[in-house]
Amino acid sequence: MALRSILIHPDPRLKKRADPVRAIDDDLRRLADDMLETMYDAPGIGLAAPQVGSNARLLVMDCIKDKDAAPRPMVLLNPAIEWTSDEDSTYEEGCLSIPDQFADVTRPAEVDVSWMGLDGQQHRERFSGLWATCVQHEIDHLNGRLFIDYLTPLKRQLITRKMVKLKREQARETTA
Ligand code: K1U
Ligand code: ZN
Repeated sequence: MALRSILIHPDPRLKKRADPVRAIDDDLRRLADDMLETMYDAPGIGLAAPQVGSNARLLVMDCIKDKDAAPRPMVLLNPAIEWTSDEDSTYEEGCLSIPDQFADVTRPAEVDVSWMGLDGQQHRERFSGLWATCVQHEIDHLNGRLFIDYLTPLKRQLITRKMVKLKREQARETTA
């Protein structure tokens, strides 16, 4: 397993719709393993393949926050939202591709998601609470959408400017 670099917004690779996974091979299994390691290391509760520069419709997540509870690493291939609740929920979201920026986003409180596992089997599950927020945030990544796209153009622009500055500073540090 290896850590992968996480792309920082703005990056055209974060705005592209990811392509369906057609075959489960060693490269895909390695990508999923590396993404889980990268997510836990960040630390984060989710990560989508475009964030590490892959255009596969693959996401990983583990929303167990309690250190004493058993982890639940999940790998979802070709996830699809099959049902959304009428009830909404608002959560202050963050994003590993938009470090240190947080904003309230309102989404359906519960969702039914279907996906293929790394074993090739189809799954379907109802998610609620943080799991529902996270899986929707990650599926958005697979569709080229970021949480800042839910904000006003002014707020989005402010955050984007901060990220451009951050990337400029990071580039300066690596060449110094
Ligand atoms: O997709 C990502 O960028 C990961 C992101 C997922 C997410 C966060 C909040 C709401 C919805 C989706 C993160 O994991 S940001 C980091 C974070 O939320 C966190 C980090 C450590 C402990 C708990 C949460
Ligand atoms: Zn994100």
